[in-house]
Amino acid sequence: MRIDVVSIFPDYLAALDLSLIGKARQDGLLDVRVHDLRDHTHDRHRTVDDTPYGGGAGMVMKPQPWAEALGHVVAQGDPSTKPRLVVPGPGGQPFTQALARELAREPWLAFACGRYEGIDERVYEHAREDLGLEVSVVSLGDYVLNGGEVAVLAIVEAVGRLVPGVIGNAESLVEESHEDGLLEYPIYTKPRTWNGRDVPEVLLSGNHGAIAAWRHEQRLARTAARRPDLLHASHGDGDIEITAATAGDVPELALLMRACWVQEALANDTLEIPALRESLDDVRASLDTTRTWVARRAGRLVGAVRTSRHGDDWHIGRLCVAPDLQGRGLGRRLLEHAESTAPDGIRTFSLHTGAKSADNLRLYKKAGYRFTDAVPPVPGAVTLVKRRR
Ligand code: JD8
Repeated sequence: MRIDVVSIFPDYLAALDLSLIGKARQDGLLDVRVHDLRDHTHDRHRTVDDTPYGGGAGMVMKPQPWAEALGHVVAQGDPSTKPRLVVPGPGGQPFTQALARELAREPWLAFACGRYEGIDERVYEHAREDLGLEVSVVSLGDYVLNGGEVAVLAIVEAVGRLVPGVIGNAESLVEESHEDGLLEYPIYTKPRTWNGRDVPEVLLSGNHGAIAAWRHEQRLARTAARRPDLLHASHGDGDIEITAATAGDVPELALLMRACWVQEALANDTLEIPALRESLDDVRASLDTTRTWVARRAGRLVGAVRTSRHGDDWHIGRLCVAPDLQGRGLGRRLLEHAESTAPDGIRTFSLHTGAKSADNLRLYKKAGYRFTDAVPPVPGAVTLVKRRR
């Protein structure tokens, strides 16, 4: 990824020479270039600001130096590629992990660091209309800084660490706060007793299923205590509601299942998947023999899960999330809902998935499920179980 930053305080960005981002630059994973806006002025005082039209306090950044600086940056790339321009501002769209993931998919980002009262509004129009750039105004948070540099430092770090190869063990990205809508679990290292305080026993047990389950509960408890808004967070326009499925849901449900299991068929390179072969009538009939829940957002069916009892085992299946909403925690929510509806007497939860369904396996392992050597329903599938706590 290439990153260009324009600022009147280029030394402010020296922190990007350090640590993970600095190493990623040395390794050629990130190509970060910092430009001094004053290099694009032509008067003796290298002027970049002037008084605001309409009066008022402070100064405004002049358009011409910005036009030349951005033109200079864009001209450095080959004509077919243009950077996505990110301009920090207190009135911008909130910077989130979801936006960080989005920006991390871009090959080229440019950042414009404003100062004073901000940048002349015509620079944004010029960048969009004349330079043809996608321009995003982004805010770090609901407080006031003196300029954009601090925001750019935070955004470049949050985005840069998501670029493949920048973080050595990509696995560690998975369980982070805000990655799946939950805060992190508490962490400990040696000594096992410090200052009269012990490390929680479960972490010394070697029982990975119990450790995963304990960590999951800690994440839920912390999120509920510190960020209850995250637990109820809507993932876009409108809350997602989980309700018991009815016959009226069947057409949409069958459609969603087909879409999701085509994904599974591609991931596992097989069409021998029962869920993929369920017809409309099969789905309708399943409502009579199992308990199915559907998730709707703004009226659209975006997820579902099916549960059935087998002795003291609560089998969870047909867990699916609309492709455009995957990776945002809805699958975890549906799984928790399915577990929470288990009747008395249930001692274990079980489920099947494809041996090559990496995202599903990651979700289930994180929720405390473990592989069993039970014979899977079809070749290429695996069975996972979790003891009910
Ligand atoms: C860019 C100039 C200062 C802002 C008059 C103070 C981001 N979360 C955030 N808070 N503040 C900024 C931010 C502040 C900036 C600039 C970003 C450029 N200022 C101005 C308006 C009020 N002064 C930010 N991201």
